[in-house]
Amino acid sequence: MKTYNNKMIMKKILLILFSASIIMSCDEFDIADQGIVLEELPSYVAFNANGTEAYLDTVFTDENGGSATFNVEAPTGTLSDITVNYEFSGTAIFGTDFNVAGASAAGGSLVITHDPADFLDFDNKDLDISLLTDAIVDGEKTLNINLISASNAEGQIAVGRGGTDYLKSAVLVIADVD
Ligand SMILES: [Ca+2]
Ligand SMILES: [Ca+2]
Repeated sequence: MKTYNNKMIMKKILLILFSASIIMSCDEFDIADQGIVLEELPSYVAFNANGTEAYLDTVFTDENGGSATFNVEAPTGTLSDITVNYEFSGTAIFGTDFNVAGASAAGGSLVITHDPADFLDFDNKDLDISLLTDAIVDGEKTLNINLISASNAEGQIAVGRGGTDYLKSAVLVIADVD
């Protein structure tokens, strides 16, 4: 009797596993065919920080540091590419102390590319800063990078975590090596 019961249980388990394998093997269903229209959640862009931190830690490097990278993210995702505008301020001089490809002394922009195939990962983009050596005693320099505005095909996007002032700014301290 006990053996019989075990067989019944095993059959049920096999049936459940079989059903699950059918469901999992189904092609990804097309939400457009179901009449579902995608609408964007209120989105924002901000510097990517660990966990719930409201401010990015100041990054310390020196003129021989090679490069520094800050990541800008759109944590709630986006339906299209986001252009993010940023400004430079501080004592570090563009073209003398640092360089950013495609930017100018005032600042520049980066594009967070929307990847429709990648629903699970957050859309984000690295901002790479090249550090320049100058062979002169010029002291420590500070570079502030401030996110100013952002937009995608759907319209303007808030800047700062959750549209607040948090995580709008990054600070890079560049020590003199001469
Ligand atoms: Ca310098
Ligand atoms: Ca120097």
